[in-house]
Amino acid sequence: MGLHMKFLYLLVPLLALFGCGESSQQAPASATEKNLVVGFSQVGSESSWRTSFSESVKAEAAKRGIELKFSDAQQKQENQIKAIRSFIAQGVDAIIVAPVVETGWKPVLTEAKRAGIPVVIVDRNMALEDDSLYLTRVASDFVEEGRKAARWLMEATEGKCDIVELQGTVGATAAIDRMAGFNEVIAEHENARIIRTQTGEFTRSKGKEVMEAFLKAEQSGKSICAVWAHNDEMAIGAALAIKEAGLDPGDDILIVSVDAVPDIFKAMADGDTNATVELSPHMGGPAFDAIEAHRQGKTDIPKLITIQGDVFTQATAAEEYAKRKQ
Ligand code: GZL
Repeated sequence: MGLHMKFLYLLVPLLALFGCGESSQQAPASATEKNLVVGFSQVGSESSWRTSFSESVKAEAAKRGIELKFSDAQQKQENQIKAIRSFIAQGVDAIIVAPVVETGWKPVLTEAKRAGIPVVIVDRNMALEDDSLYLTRVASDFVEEGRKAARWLMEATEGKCDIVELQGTVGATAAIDRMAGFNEVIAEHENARIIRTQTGEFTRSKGKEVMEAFLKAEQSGKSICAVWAHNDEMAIGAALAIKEAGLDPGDDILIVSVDAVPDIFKAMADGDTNATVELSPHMGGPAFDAIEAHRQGKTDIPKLITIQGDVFTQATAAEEYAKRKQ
């Protein structure tokens, strides 16, 4: 037996004993997930909901013994595309993408398909004609979130309200669909209308800035009945602007939003905002389940896995905040 063979006979058990330098992992939930390597292209960290979403996916991966390669795109699609190409070059087993906007994904998803790497879309959607470019999408029904917010506001105002709207990121499914659902419901009420609408980019600072402009344009807010904010961050920013204008947010001007992040429960408990529609950040589990089912050869994976959320108001805000605050 040549020297090199003796070396291999020695090397193999040593590698088995000490591994190949992989990151330390807890015991995997199943044999197929052992040493699974998944790339996750995340939008950014523009809101506390987004950071909760990222932390939830990372925790779920660790619990399952999955090696997660995480990329924060800082809300830039070009960064997401670069990250996906890097994941492909690294030969990951699967890719999860939370797309910042709906368009521009076909080329890079085609590259992933050619490489035989399944892609799971989470949260916002991609505008794709060819649904073979992705395994499944895990998301909330954003249109229904908009309907729930509008139904609450119509009930709170008996269908009579001049509303200012703080839109999310332009081109993002969450903004497009929440707007559609909200408008669908207020169209049923002849005395309800949106008098001003502009993007607050899903951030607290931009939401405050746009609300300041709305207040200046609308007799310092006297003609504004309510704020409809596509996420809680912008709602909290709007409440601050209303306070600085000498008005009482949550009373002089009602505020309804989406996400149900811990800070919005504090704001509602303080009487500064009125209602929020919950968006669960826990989408990692269903995404990893779909990847594992695909690896096991299952072919009945649905193209959409929907997560649900409730409406929360000031009535339960204090107890909910106590449960959710970090
Ligand atoms: C919606 C998600 C939105 C959140 C915002 O699912 O895309 O993006 O509502 C976040 O907080 O910025």
